[in-house]
Amino acid sequence: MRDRNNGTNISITIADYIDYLEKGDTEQSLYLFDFHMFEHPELYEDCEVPVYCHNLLETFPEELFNKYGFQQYIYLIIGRKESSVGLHIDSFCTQGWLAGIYGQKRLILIPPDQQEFVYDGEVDAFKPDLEKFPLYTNVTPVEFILTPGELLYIPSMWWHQAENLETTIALGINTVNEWNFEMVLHAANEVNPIIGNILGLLLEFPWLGKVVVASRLL
Ligand SMILES: O=C(O)CCC(=O)C(=O)O
Ligand SMILES: [Fe+2]
Repeated sequence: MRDRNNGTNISITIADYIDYLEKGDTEQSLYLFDFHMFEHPELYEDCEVPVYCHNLLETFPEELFNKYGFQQYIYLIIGRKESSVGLHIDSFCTQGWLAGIYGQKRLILIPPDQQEFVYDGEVDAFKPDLEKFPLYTNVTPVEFILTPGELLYIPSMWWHQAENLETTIALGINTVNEWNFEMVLHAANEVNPIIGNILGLLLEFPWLGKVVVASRLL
């Protein structure tokens, strides 16, 4: 759980969080953002990723996940009205899919060619302070209201910011496919040289070679 007031993560039970949502306590600003389905097999089994979210991670060998701590990035997001996430790009150049389950969420998306106007995500895209961030006037944002049953695609490297217009439940998925695979490897390499070293991985997990050849990744 992220505490938006002081930027820390705290751990509470879902039951306590639901109490918090119902109580409408305004002193705390908690946002459930890091509830990874992968760590909860009983829920993960219920997540059927739509075929158009084609995700190479799903085809990777299980030992690779176990040994190097790979995960499927499917996470539950629950927040109450006005909870929000600042302007950011999803990590490792992954692409994001955001499925609305309950409540409405407002999003602003900004393409990567306008990166130089977003001040590394410091600007609030919903209420830009143009005196402090004058270059933001050059941005042509794409706005979207996500409602239950809708699925929003957030392309790799697109800046985005979200705000819950009411209590909201959504499911986020971060994926890798033929298009961003190389970028993801480069990004991973900076954090973990083992994961970025595709040749080393291929030697260690020959099965991965089938995925690479079948997908014409390299
Ligand atoms: O729903 C949110 O608050 C943020 C969603 C997001 O940033 C994502 O799914 O990548
Ligand atoms: Fe995101």
